[in-house]
Amino acid sequence: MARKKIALIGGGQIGGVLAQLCALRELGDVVMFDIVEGMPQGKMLDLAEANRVDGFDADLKGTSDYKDIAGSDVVIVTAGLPRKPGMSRDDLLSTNAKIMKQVSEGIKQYAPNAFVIVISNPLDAMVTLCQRITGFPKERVMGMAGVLDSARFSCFIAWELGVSVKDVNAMVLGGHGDTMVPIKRYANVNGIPVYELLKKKYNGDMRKVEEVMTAMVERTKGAGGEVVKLLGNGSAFYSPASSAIAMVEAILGDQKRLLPVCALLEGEYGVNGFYVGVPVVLGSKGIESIVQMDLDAEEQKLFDISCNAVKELVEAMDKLL
Ligand code: TXD
Repeated sequence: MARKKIALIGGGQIGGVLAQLCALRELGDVVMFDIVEGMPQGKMLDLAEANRVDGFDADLKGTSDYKDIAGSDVVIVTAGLPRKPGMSRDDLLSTNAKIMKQVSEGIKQYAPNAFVIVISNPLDAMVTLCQRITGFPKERVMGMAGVLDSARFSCFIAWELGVSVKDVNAMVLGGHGDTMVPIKRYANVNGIPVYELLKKKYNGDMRKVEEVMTAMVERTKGAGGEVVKLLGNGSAFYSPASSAIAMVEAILGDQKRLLPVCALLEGEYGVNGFYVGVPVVLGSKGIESIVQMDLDAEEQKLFDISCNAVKELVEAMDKLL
């Protein structure tokens, strides 16, 4: 059986890690596209030369010609500028929207049957634009944010409780911005609610429990900015790349993973015509179903606020285009 083909549109910080993860996990052949002359070719040649050591079977190619992405099964888009310290994800809107238009046209022309995973920020608007321009069915165009935000929330929970992050389940829904909604109520460690473990840790002091949970929620919302501030130049790239690869493996491996994914809602959660982070089942057909969780009043309120932030962002983008 022929190997799958994965195209990376954008070969920068995240793109480079994506390429290495695809190779090490032997997910398929990799084509890295970028507009910087020579850079994708150099990165793919360098990665290929790791093969004797790492022993992966994959053809790796760097290019600045969209023709080379032809026949891709999955396209991962990181093309665009990352944030600088002090910038919000939304500050990238106008620049990255122009880039996303160009990228989407290239994907539409040369990879018409591909699953598309958009990473570029502002994520919720960028994936919206990509789906509009490619015209691909909604189950094949998705945004990566929730897997990353949920991974961050899980880390903070694991570090607070002194348990392995591998045993933590936590989900973050809504837009990929300051209004994202970590779902505290469902967070658990191998089925044990986090709230219960926090109550034990703090001897039933519910004020302290709420204070700690709130701190973890706020750190999750600000986690991207925390890395941007420390790096000083660029934004997170290891965890975003790993998060996108989990989505690629769910699709290529028909894994039926239930993951938070930025998906086009058409009535679900009371949202119609917008991309928002919700739980979905990811498999060989892409977004195979959208899971309707019962949100309590507080969660619904926060989710609605986040959806409105996405709507405003998309409206701002529409004014620019
Ligand atoms: O969770 C998430 N979705 C976010 C996404 C997590 C972290 C980073 N997030 C965003 O991903 C970030 O704000 C950026 O918008 C993208 C990519 O971040 P990265 O750190 O990889 O940025 P780089 O290193 O600047 O790489 C972007 C590449 C760079 O090599 C440019 O030359 C290229 O994009 N680029 C283009 N490629 C193709 N076509 C065009 N027009 C183009 N313009 C720039």
